[in-house]
Amino acid sequence: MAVVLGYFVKSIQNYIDGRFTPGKTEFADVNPADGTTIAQVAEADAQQVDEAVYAARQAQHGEWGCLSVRERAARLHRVADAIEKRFACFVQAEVADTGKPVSLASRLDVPRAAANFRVFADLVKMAGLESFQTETADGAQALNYAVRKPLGVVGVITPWNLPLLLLTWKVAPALACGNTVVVKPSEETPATATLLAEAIEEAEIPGGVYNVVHGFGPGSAGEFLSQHPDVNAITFTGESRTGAAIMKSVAPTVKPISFELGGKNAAIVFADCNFDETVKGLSDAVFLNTGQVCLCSERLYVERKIFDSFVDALKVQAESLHAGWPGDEKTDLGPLISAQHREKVLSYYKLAHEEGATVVTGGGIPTFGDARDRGFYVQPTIYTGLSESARCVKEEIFGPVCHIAPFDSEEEAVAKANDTRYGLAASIWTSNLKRGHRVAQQMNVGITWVNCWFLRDLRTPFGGVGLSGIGREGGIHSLNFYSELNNICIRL
Ligand code: NAD
Ligand code: 6OD
Repeated sequence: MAVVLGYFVKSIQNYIDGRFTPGKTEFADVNPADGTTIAQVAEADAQQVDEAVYAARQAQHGEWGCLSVRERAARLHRVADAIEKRFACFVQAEVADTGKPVSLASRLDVPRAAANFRVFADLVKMAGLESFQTETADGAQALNYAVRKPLGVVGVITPWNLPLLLLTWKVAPALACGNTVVVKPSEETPATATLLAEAIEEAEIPGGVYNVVHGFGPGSAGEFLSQHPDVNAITFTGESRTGAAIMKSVAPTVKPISFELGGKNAAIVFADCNFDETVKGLSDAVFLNTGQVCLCSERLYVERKIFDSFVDALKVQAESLHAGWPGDEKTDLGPLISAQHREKVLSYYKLAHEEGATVVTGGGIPTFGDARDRGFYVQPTIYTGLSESARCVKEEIFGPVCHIAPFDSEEEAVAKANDTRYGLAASIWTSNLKRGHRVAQQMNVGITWVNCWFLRDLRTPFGGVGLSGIGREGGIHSLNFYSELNNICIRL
């Protein structure tokens, strides 16, 4: 329980070659609910990132790289068991770092971390590969078949919004394919990646297979990792701009990248939808995790016939959300992640005003009269009346906020929803399933939900188009990204 204890004695260390390792410098891990420092975090310098990559390389060449797929899968199931055994610690660490409601961490983040390990453990055992019987020019036969090999050392760089969920979404398939990893969690949320090291140890995964380096992006651990010549691939989740910077730093060493980036996701609501379910579904899609989910809907297009009643109903929903202490079971809305992120979200609240928005609800900061006033809360906010070219309609805000606009025809709704440089997710709300299919297929995104949102099956492709990413992960797509396929051709 070293890290759990470490966490509560206010020190979070790097984890390199199976050992918790301090850094030469430290930075503060801040509780977003009240602005207090909850831990000091060891920052990895370039030499420590080097050591982590070296350890990962050695481990990949050692026992881990030689294990049968069945044995690897069994150990990944044991990681899931170890996460479940520490369920309360993971929830507590995630809540303290992110400020998200304990109810959300308990029903989404931590269960998904265990599920990520279980699903990819099972998938890798079942994944088949292609083979072809080929006729040669001289009438003989040849057999082509592919074998799956690990890439080697994978660099995993992740954000703060769903820290453990998104990290394990990449670590699990990478390990399932026989790779080793060096992870660089967000500087805002270092705890659960570090705690995961204990689960990895308990699962008897050898030292060096899972390494954690803490720090920032440019000039720090993130950049040291992404430009490291001995890292074989980079998988990244975060802002589109950061993705562009990482692309530059990996370019000289030409390695595979998988990017899950930002979004400015649209929802289209037709008048024939199930009204109450749609309002409830879109309340989640706008406000879950205080709007800090890349899949959140920031643009809602509602058929004019029900526009006014829909806006009124979503307003009632927004105003019923309970902003509270993250540890309180009744809390629906926690704070934003940091003072800096709150500045960004508030700058869009101000901009919306300047761009001529009508404020349906929110637009400011709540007051509590206690320590939460030093935290990073904002009000859930709904705007109407902006033009489609307004920056608030074009740019990702990543807060509990949406703009709602009316539409008169299906074509208009589709055109407006697709008028973005992002392309991560969309949702369509209608009781006409024929229309649901038709509209869904026109969405220029990686994932479209019909009459639901963020309903996940981990076997399905996940990713975005345009500024929202490169590549697909999930199911076989993850296995293919985290492995090299070697085709073998045998003349028979
Ligand atoms: P971010 O891009 O600021 O940071 C993500 C990670 O990258 C952090 O670990 C950070 O330290 C690191 N980093 C920053 N600059 C770097 C550099 N130059 N080189 C290497 N590493 C660097 O993102 P964030 O603010 O943590 O997360 C919010 C963003 O993530 C939003 O845009 C959101 O839409 C996006 N996101 C996307 C998905 C998805 O699946 N598409 C999921 C979650 C979040
Ligand atoms: O559910 C997932 O697998 C996933 N990658 C979700 C991303 C959420 C973005 O914040």
